[in-house]
Amino acid sequence: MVKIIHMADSHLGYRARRGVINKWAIENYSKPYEQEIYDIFLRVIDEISNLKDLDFVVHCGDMFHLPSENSSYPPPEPARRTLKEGLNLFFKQTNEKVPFIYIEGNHGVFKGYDYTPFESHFEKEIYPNLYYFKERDLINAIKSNSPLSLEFKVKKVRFYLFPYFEFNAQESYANAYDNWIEQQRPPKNDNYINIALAHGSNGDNTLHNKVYSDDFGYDYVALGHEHGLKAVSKNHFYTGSLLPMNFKEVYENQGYLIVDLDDKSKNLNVNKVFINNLLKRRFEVVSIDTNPSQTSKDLETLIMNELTACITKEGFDYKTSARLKFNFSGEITFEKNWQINELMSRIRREIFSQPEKYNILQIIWNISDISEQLEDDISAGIIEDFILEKPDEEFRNFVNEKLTEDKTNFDLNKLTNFGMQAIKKALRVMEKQPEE
Ligand SMILES: [Mn+2]
Repeated sequence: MVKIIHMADSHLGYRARRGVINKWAIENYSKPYEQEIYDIFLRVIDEISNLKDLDFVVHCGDMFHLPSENSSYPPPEPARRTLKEGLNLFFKQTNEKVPFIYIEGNHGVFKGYDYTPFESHFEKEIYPNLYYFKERDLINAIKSNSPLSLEFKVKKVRFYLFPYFEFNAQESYANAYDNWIEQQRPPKNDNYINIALAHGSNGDNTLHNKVYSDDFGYDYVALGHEHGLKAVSKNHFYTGSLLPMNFKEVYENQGYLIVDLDDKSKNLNVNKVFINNLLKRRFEVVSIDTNPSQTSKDLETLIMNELTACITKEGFDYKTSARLKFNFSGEITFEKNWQINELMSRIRREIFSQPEKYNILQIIWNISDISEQLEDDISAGIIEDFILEKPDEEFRNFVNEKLTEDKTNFDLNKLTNFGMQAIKKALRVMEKQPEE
């Protein structure tokens, strides 16, 4: 039996930014939500390094949140210290016997540069059992038409490595990647366990179809990039991040996976460990229905009803303070729009000036006019909400209903897959817009 811990998307250094109270978790050091991610990261490292018979830890990218496409700042000092502390703890508690394998994602890398914060802002060399792979390693492998893999002969385990690379950005890259990918195909009837580690997603064309496919020959595919913990096929898994980053991710699970593979049968047993359960704060989207006849006072009462639930004797606490997003919907006139913005700005100012009373970290809001939705009922907002629940199941029911009316012989599962792919592609555009 081979036991592997699969983690990804830790995003150390992430800070909630928009509409947050100006408070520290640790004075002049770290911000509230940022600190919570550090605490949970160290807790997870402690937990996994005490696991019995652990063979490998794989981390599938985005260890650091920064730099990112929109920001060239390096990871903040507390993020670097947390990783250092985490790895020190891990290698100490495992007596340096367990390899920790990391591939870079799209976060925590300087776009366009060959070095990453792992090299410029962190001493990875001091860890003898840390294996590290970045985009440059992948490009070199493609150029020399050789595999990018890592073999452990005693344990008979082979890892195929796919750090984040936008191979679809240019046709010449796509062709080169297409040709090279055959180098990453595991041998047939091999007595090794073959595992792929990839940072990428089928939804935004950053995961190659062959890696995404069940037929390429991997016994397990450990994925990073999508922030929800989920299986995408019988042996393809995302672990998600440690905690939800934004209001879209609140409705997903996050955690890590304990993967057991039988060396003979290659049978897979995946144990999900949910970390988002540890979240002690209220983190939610609050819906408020509006109508033109509502007075400012009526509206304020509705909002304050939600906020009074956050009044505590102890006041602000970085571990439990709420992150709230108000969604105002209904018939929104210009006047109503102005009224809501004015009201919310004032309420937020007042709440944030009383941290001894309100335990609230973030208040943001969104206003959507019902008439826009009526005119265009496939507006992004609606699809997005639809996606959040159980997209595959709901979409399947929808297609089923349509096809039953239609009385033709379409393949329901195929159509569902096509539809899901189309929706995911459409959502790509929206996912690129950061929402916090
Ligand atoms: Mn990513």
